[in-house]
Amino acid sequence: ITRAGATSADAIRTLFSTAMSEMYRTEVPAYQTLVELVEEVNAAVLAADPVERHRLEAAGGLARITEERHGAIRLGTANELSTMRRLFAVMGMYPVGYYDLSEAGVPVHSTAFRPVDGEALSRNPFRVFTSLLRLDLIADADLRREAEQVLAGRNIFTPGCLALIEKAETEGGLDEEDADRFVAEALETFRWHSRANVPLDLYNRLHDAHRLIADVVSFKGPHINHLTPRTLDIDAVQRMMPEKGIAPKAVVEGPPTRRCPILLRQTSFKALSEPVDFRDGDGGGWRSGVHTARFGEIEQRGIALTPKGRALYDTLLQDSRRLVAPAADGSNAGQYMAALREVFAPFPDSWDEIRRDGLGYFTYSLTEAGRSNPPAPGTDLETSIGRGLVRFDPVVYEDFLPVSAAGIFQSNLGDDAQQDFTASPNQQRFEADLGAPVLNPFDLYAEIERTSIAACVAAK
Ligand code: OOG
Ligand code: NI
Repeated sequence: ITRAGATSADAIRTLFSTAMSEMYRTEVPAYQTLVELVEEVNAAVLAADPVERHRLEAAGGLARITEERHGAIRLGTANELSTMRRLFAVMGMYPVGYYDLSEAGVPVHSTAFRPVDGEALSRNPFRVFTSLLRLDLIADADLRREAEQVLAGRNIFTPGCLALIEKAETEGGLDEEDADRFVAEALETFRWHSRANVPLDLYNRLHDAHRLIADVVSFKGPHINHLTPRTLDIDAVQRMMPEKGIAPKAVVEGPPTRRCPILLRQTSFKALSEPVDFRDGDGGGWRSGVHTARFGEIEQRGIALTPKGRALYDTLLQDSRRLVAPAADGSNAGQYMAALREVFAPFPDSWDEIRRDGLGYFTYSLTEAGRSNPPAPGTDLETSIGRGLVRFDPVVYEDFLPVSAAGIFQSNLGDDAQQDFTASPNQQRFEADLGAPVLNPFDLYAEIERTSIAACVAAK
């Protein structure tokens, strides 16, 4: 339901991701360095591989290859989460998936706000991994109450932003001028604040309970904590980070390097210690300290797996981590990557096999021959493929991976921050706080596949 004259949600999302990118590069110079490295590596890959260059060009232009594909924030209250849902909806981003990070020692649960239909994804897939702090996992009841009080007293959205969210909801969109204002107002929520919202003493107690609690509770807003451009060779960027003076996390998360990439591989540089001013008692003065939260990440995506493919991935990942658990200091990174490669050998590495075994999602389309000589109605899909009338292409994975996300969290919480919580997923509670159910990613991929098949069969 888009009003005439309205700026499309996709266009607002692009305005937003571009503005976020500019803001973050200025705020975090090491991130700018990472982006330059990614540009360098991507250019080298494309120069060495004209076929890939051609394919990417055909798939929507090379200019945007290095653009940011996601970012992340951490919220403190149900009200913040549900308002954030409405904010992202203005940009055509909806909550997909539920991630329980308690299992990995991080007291949050999360979803990803992202575009859902194929066309919106191809215009701009920008997503925001959004976590909600779980104070219920904090043992110290007094500290929990103090944290709740601080959170209850803050308002992370500007009045202008709230008004424009409402306007977009009631009028079914925003015109160009309002869209620009909306992006500028929304940006305020994601900005860094070098002045903390709490005294140093409270910060320290929150930090001792868990660094993440301090990160969420101590500031005026949920600063964007990283952005993530796309790289065409994640292993090369990982290798080259130290040459550029940035410290990579120990290992690349996700599946090993493969001919046919599956799911998502990601790595980051370690979060930076940044100067912060804390309130000095009640006197109105300030005391200087530091806070470590912000980093830069890169990602490389592959095919979306079916539940069967995903189960195989999860099993192999678990097997490989039982063999070699990656050490935070990177001392066994080589052994870890070798074990990963070896354990993943049984996962088929050709598109034909992945499809035949029902491990991944594909889109189907008529070939040149298929368009000039469409398959007769009722022709079996496999027969049409065999005759060269229909082709298939992998559907890109658009979501996140809990074990990988935990690895990204951990490497940015300091190597000594390992902490245990009892695994306690609570999707119902999350959805109640969100004010809506999260969408099931498998349903979305299956729908994209189904629609493409229907279009092939219906073509005359
Ligand atoms: C989010 C970490 C997870 C990813 O790409 O898996 C994440 C955070 O640190 O807030 O962004
Ligand atoms: Ni990330």
